[in-house]
Amino acid sequence: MARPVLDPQLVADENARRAADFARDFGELGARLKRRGLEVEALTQRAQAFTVAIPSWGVGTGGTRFGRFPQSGEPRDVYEKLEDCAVVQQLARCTPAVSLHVPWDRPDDPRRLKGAAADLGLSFDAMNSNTFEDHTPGQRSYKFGSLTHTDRAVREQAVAQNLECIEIGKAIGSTALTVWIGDGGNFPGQLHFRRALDRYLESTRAICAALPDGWKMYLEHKLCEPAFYSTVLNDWGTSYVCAKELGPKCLCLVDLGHHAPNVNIESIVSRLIQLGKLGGFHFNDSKYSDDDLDSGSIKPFQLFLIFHELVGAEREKVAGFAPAYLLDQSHNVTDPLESLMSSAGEVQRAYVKASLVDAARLAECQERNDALLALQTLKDAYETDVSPLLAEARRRAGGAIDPVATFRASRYRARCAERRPAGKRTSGGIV
Ligand code: PSV
Ligand code: MN
Repeated sequence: MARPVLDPQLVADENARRAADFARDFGELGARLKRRGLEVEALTQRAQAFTVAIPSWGVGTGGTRFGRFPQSGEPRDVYEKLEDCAVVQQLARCTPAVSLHVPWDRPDDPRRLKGAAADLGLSFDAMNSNTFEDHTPGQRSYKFGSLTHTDRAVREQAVAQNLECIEIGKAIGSTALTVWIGDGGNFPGQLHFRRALDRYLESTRAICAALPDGWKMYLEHKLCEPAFYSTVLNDWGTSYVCAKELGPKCLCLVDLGHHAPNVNIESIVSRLIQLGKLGGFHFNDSKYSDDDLDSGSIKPFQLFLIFHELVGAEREKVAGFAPAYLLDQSHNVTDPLESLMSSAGEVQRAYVKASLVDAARLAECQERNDALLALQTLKDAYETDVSPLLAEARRRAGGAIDPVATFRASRYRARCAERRPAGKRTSGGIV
């Protein structure tokens, strides 16, 4: 039984205040769906079964290279991060797992950490290795790369850091490692493209060889940043070629912010599904670049179209299809816990809406080349407001009908500010 961080009575009281309006809205949605041949009960159960993991680095206030504006009551170590994640899960009820970033979250005692998470009803998602910063005085610098550095000793150090992530992951019950590197060049000529990719393969091969049975390794590509001229793993095609080369344990991870503007991400997703190499997602939203904004805040239709591909693969039982879902956002101006709760809800919303698509009608439209009706078929699903259904999924699991309002009513942040005095910030986030 998970130890609740917030008083369950408060959640029950807040839900009771909304019960009458909510019951009416849920009933009306059920009737509307029924007229379209859809069962609200089955869809609510689908929503309940959906989960997206929380990044440990998402519970602290993020920032940009121009600064960071921390708020009071921020978590100071990995245990307080877990406590915050448990609040998100208690209210949103679709975020039971946490993804750690090492060394930001390097635990002193992994078994104790696992126990602390279990006490809060949480488990651990993929491990993330950070070889894009220098952490330890005296270590070899990653200024000019890590897994692809020209100096073998730096590459070996970066490989060893990934192996440490695997060891920690084994101790806390994780079964995946996500590898994102900041390696690349800021100037034309700085990097020998082919040699750098060869070195990437050599290093990732060594990491892959250390993966225990049942583990996966996710390769995360990114167009640019912090290298602003070229990156070594720049796009999904390169990622696919590497994942294929490295073997069945190795898959591609799609971070929605890691592509050129206007790239059709849903078609990339469909390609990776078809090629059997879609490993998972880092969800966030963006207007211009890797903005790391809240999921669904800028391009909710794109998120829906991505889930249309995912739900289609699920429906068609594509072999080996089991993508991992994680939020990866930087909360610079909002309370991170509010952003995480609402973002998880937006991802879940896209999943449920994609489940409403009349797949048979869409297939017919495609066969007849009826472009207009095909779009309308998607829009019928996209424009259905499933909010009451999502709220019901949360309520049934003991969560909040309105997570953000309930969070505010709990005064959790103010109470954290009292017992977590601002001091030295112990571990990083996206800054
Ligand atoms: C890089 O932009 C990234 O998306 C990677 O997933 C990192 O692990 C994460 O953000 C945090 O910096
Ligand atoms: Mn990411």
